[in-house]
Parts: sequence; C-alpha cells; structure tokens
Amino acid sequence: MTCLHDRHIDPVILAGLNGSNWGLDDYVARGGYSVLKKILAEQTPPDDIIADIKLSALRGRGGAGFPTGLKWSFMPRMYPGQKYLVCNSDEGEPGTFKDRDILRYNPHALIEGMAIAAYTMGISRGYNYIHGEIFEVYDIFEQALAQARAANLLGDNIQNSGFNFDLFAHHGYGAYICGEETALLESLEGKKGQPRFKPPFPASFGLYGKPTTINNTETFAAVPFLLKMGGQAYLDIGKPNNGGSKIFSISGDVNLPGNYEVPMGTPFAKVLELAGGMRGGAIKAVIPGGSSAPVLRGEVMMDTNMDYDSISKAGSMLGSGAIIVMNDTRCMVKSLLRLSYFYYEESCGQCTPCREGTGWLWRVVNRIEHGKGRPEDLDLLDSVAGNIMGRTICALGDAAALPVRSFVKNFRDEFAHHIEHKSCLVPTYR
Ligand code: L3W
Ligand code: SF4
Repeated sequence: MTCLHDRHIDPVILAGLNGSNWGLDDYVARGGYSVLKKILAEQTPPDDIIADIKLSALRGRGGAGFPTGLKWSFMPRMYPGQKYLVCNSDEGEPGTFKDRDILRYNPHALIEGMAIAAYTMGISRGYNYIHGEIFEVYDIFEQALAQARAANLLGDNIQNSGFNFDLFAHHGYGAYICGEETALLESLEGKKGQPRFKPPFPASFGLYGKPTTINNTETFAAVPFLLKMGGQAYLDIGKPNNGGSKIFSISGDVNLPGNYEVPMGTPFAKVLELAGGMRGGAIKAVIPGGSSAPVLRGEVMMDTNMDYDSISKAGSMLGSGAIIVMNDTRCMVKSLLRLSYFYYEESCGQCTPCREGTGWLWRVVNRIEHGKGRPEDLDLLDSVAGNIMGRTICALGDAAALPVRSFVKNFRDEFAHHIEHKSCLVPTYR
C-alpha cells in the first residue's frame, strides 16, 4: 500500500513502493537480497565494502550527517567478545516521518542493509529500536524478520556461507530522548533512557559496554542500493561530500505533504514544487532539517539546495531532512512557543542547563505570546539559550536553544511587536 501523499523522483530507498507489497517476494522480485547473497557467495573483503561506502559519501541520515564508511571503520575487527549492530528507528523529531515509511513499505531493504553491515563489521547480533508510538510498522517489521529468517537470510549459516547474524525488533515507549543514541542504548538495556557522556562513543563502549555501531533506518536501507550501483554511481546521484538520494519529509503549509525522495542537492524550490507548492499564503519561513534546526526565512530557502553543505552555508542544518514550511499567516511567536514546550517536555532532566533552561525559555516565550512580555525579554532569551548551548550532556540542549535564537534573530520584528503592542503582527493567524 502506498500513501497517496507520497510522490517521488529518482527513488532509490523508497523504490518500487508504488502499488507493491512490502513482503519478501516483492522485494526479491525487485532485485532485493541480491547484494547480500553476492557478498556472502564471493566472501567480499570487508575493506572493499567500506571503501565503496566511503567513496559514495553516504552520510548518516538520522540528523548528524556523520560519514557512514568512517563510522563502520571504527568497529574493532579482532574484538574477542560480542559486538552489536543497532538501528535507530526511534523517529521522534517534530517534522520527521520518513523512517516509519521505510519500515511500512520497504522493511527488507533495512534488513538487507543491516545484514550487509553485520557481515562487514563481523557482528552476529542486531537490534532495531522502533519508536514506541508507531504500532503498525512494528508489526510489519516483525513479520518481515520472520520472512527473512524462514528464507535463511537471517540466523545461523546464512545462505550456507558460515555467516551468522540475527536481528530483533525492540519497541520503545515514545520518549524523544531515546532517539539520542546513548539514551537508546540505555533503554535497550532495560534502563531509564538517559544519554551517556560521549566519549566514549558507542563504537568502543556501546550496548552492554560492548563495541556497537548505530545507524539510522534510512542509512542502512540505502546500503543495498548503494552497493548494487557502486560507490561512484551513488555519489554521482548527489554531489561531492553529499552522495546519493535523500528522503525529505515535508509538512506544514504545502498542498501535498509527504515523503519525497530526491537526489541530494536538489533545490528547495523543486522539493516545494513536488509537494504541490504553497498552501494558504506566501512562503515566510522554513525549518529545513527537523525542529532542532534553525529556522530560515523563506526567501533564503528559495535560493538554497537540499544537501548538508548548502543548508549549513545558509545558516541551518539538513538534520533528518524534515522540512517544515510556514506561510505568511503564521505567527512566529506562537510557532516558537510550541517548539519550546516540546523541548521542555522532552528534556530528560539530567543536566541543569537543559532541565532548568528549557522551562525558562518556554516561560519567557509564553509570556510574550500572551501579551505579558517585557522589553528585556529578547535579550534574556538569547542569554538563556547561549548559556544552555555547549553545556549539556547531549544535543537536546542545543536543539532547544537553536530554534529560540534563530526565531528571534530572523523574525525579531514579530517578537518586538508582541511585546510592545500586546498583540500579534499577523492578524490573520489561525
Ligand atoms: C566514534 C568519534 N564515533 C562521532 C559518531 C557518534 C554518532 C555519530 C554522530 O546527534 C544530531 C543532533 C540532533 N568516534 C565519533 C563517533 N561519532 N564522533 O557519529 O555523532 P554526533 O555527536 O555528531 O551527533 P549525534 O549525537 O548523533 C544527532 C540532530 O541530529 N537531529 C536529530 C534528529 C532526531 C531524530 C529523531 O527523530 N530521533 O531524527 C536533527 O537535526 O539535534 O545534532 O553515531 O557516535 N570520534
Ligand atoms: Fe537530558 Fe537535556 Fe542533558 Fe540531554 S541535555 S542529557 S536531554 S538534561
């Protein structure tokens, strides 16, 4: 089944989904598992696989954009004990809804990608941690695992190659912070999901203290296609340092919100066009990479391409590729109020700047929105945000501070109007 709102060009990860089934037969009919079978039959040297992935410039699709080949090369090869492979399907970033579609429509691409990763890094056990509020896709993934086991694509002596790898699904409970990789590991171990200090990184101290490689769902799902076409061809889909295609989840004031898989480096204007263009007003603001990424003015985005380097040059982050579009009827104070509350609510409370600062930010934005703002509040917001950034255990602190700073910087007139006139500069706001 395909979501009516999904429209794709040059699809790779979401390939073959329109009208096709997520099951094993359809995946195999589309050429699925051929890369894993070839690697196992030929006993491809792991270094060759890592070299191809490095060449492709595949970067982590969960938010940080860390080079995947480099991450895989961190895994100690000769480690005598258990090593783990973990997929982060704990998709919870406001605006992001791509990983659930991979699990819903193409779960075998993820399983094949993880099996290839496990072979490459010499890992025999893996987990897929799935966000607790997504039920339907959890069941689909469990069924896909059962299909793969029955076809000897998981388990012992896969395809008579001597390679063993089993993979299990784990359902979280819906806490946003468990998408942070070390909080996810704590939760997977059965503990409270709170981030650990890094370093040590999971590559050396991961699940149960063992070497662990964690990648995002979309990253693993890209691997079979990448290796089938070769690293150079995959790189050529995108642009240098930003290889391949990327799924963008586009939401907000557009006519056709949904997931769009396009080559990395596609102009934002083209993605907006695929999503049916603006709805209900002219473009005013865009958050280009999930709610943790700084908001940009619409006119800046209309001149920007969707890849890590271009978005970073424009002053924001590509993040997980969630594009939130706002038209000129939206009040930026009210929009920030909702985001601030989210981070306040989701802070795990371990570190003081985040625990206290996120609530402080929310309270100040709340009083501005409700006509009780003070002239000094804009400087106060900047100061509180600045005192959170870089002083916390995990990235949630920065993620709470960055939207505040960027909303106030790019739409200061709206905040000042709220404070001075006790009313909204956007009277048509719904
Ligand atoms: C070994 C080193 N490993 C880095 C690994 C590290 C991790 C990856 C990236 O935050 C961002 C955050 C959110 N030796 C290493 C090393 N690694 N140096 O590389 O690490 P890092 O620290 O750059 O990022 P992170 O802590 O993973 C992720 C942003 O993504 N974000 C979040 C979206 C969340 C979702 C969701 O729904 N759950 O999508 C969106 O923008 O703010 O900045 O694996 O171990 N020397
Ligand atoms: Fe918890 Fe916030 Fe500290 Fe992250 S920054 S560990 S969410 S208190």
